[in-house]
Amino acid sequence: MAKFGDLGNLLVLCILLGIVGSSYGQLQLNFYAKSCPQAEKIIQDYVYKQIPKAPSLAPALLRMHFHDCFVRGCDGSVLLNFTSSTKNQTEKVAVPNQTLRGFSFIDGVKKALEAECPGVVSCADIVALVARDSVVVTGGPYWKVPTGRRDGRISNASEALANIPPPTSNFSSLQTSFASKGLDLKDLVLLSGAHTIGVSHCPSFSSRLYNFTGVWGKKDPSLDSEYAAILKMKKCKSINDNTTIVEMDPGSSSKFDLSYFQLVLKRRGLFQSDAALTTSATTKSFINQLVQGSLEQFYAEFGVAMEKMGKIEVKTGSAGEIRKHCAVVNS
Ligand code: HEM
Ligand SMILES: *[C@@H]1O[C@H](CO)[C@@H](O)[C@H](O)[C@H]1NC(C)=O
Ligand SMILES: *[C@@H]1O[C@H](CO)[C@@H](O)[C@H](O)[C@H]1NC(C)=O
Ligand SMILES: *[C@@H]1O[C@H](CO)[C@@H](O)[C@H](O)[C@H]1NC(C)=O
Ligand SMILES: *[C@@H]1O[C@H](CO)[C@@H](O)[C@H](O)[C@H]1NC(C)=O
Ligand SMILES: *[C@@H]1O[C@H](CO)[C@@H](O)[C@H](O)[C@H]1NC(C)=O
Ligand SMILES: *[C@@H]1O[C@H](CO)[C@@H](O)[C@H](O)[C@H]1NC(C)=O
Ligand SMILES: CC(=O)N[C@H]1CO[C@H](CO)[C@@H](O)[C@@H]1O
Repeated sequence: MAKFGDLGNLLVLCILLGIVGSSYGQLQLNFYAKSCPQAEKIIQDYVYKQIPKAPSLAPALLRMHFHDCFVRGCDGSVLLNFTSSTKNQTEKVAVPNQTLRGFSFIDGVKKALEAECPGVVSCADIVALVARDSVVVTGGPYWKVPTGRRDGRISNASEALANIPPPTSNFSSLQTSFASKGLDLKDLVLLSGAHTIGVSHCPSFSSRLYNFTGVWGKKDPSLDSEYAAILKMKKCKSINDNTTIVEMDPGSSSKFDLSYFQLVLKRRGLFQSDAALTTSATTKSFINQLVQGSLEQFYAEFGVAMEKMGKIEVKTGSAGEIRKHCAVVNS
């Protein structure tokens, strides 16, 4: 009898868990299989056609996904130009977003999707899928992107400023920032590995060259001196340079490889936040493991971390909306 009782309890528990699970709603692979079967193919075709013509957009679109997820969850709020509460003071306007690129690319994808199945595919899912496909088409890792995200109706510049970690972050602020999004130290290291592709502008790191801790003429001692000298001579020739772009992983900034981690160990990570990863024994040991491992291992682990990032505070079920235009909320 006790056996049946246990089974009964188990059954009740399963049903309860099922109800709880479905009322919160969950992302699922190929969420649009019935509502828009061609959705993922349309996105992939667009990316595979356009990115090879403008490969520098791939890192930009990967970074856009990160910025979207860290502010109000992965809900497309990074794309909004205007909302009735914040007017034009949306996330885009915030300092960390001033160097985001690829908004019209997203608009192009949305247009193609709206032509096939209007009002079905969310901008938040578009950002997540475009980030993955852009990385894949440039020869980088693949990861699974469960879908079903819905779009948010709020986008607030001061929230972006508060939630996107600045490049001057030390280890403990990075740890706190990532933990607040449900990401651990391993995720922090792996996701920072995205800096293996793409570029930065001088203001993101020039205080390390010219004005460290606000002392004019002081250089960040945690940055390799030779590298600092090269950056000053060839790249950011003055602290006011806000236009020159600098590869974060020089010479291999279009290859999704392990060299970012090798540079960080040589004290040649571009940002203080990159250097900070070597100031904790835990994260430093993750980096050592990565550089000693294979590219395949990095790709697999990076993919797991991306899938996790893509689930931060997502809106599902009947929350939010499916925007008609990614830059504005539905009226
Ligand atoms: C750990 C905290 C992080 C900090 C402090 C940080 C900071 C930055 C900064 C300052 C830039 C350069 C912006 C500019 O001056 O143009 C940048 C670029 C970039 N970041 Fe991060 N980032 C972080 C994490 C991430 C994550 C988690 C991802 C994605 C998974 C990511 C992907 C990228 C990419 C791909 C670029 C190059 C963008 C381009 O070429 O346009 N970053 N990041
Ligand atoms: C949104 O702003 C971008 C510039 O950030 C602009 O190119 C685009 O046309 C705007 N879209 C709408 C619908 O206002
Ligand atoms: C934007 O966010 C900040 C910080 O959370 C808050 O003080 C402010 O009221 C918000 N603005 C609007 C218009 O909601
Ligand atoms: C934001 O909107 C106000 C009016 O609502 C306008 O005066 C201002 O120029 C706009 N700023 C930007 C950056 O578009
Ligand atoms: C890290 O940075 C935060 C924010 O700037 C600061 O409050 C904290 O004291 C710093 N921690 C260390 C160990 O330097
Ligand atoms: C150096 O940093 C300090 C403190 O952040 C700042 O007040 C000062 O304006 C900076 N100097 C220059 C030349 O940017
Ligand atoms: C970049 O520098 C130029 C010239 O020094 C200045 O006019 C412009 O306002 C700066 N832009 C930003 C975003 O600081
Ligand atoms: C992409 C984008 O919207 N960038 C904006 C970031 O903020 C600056 C300053 O407010 C705007 O001029 C940019 O258009």
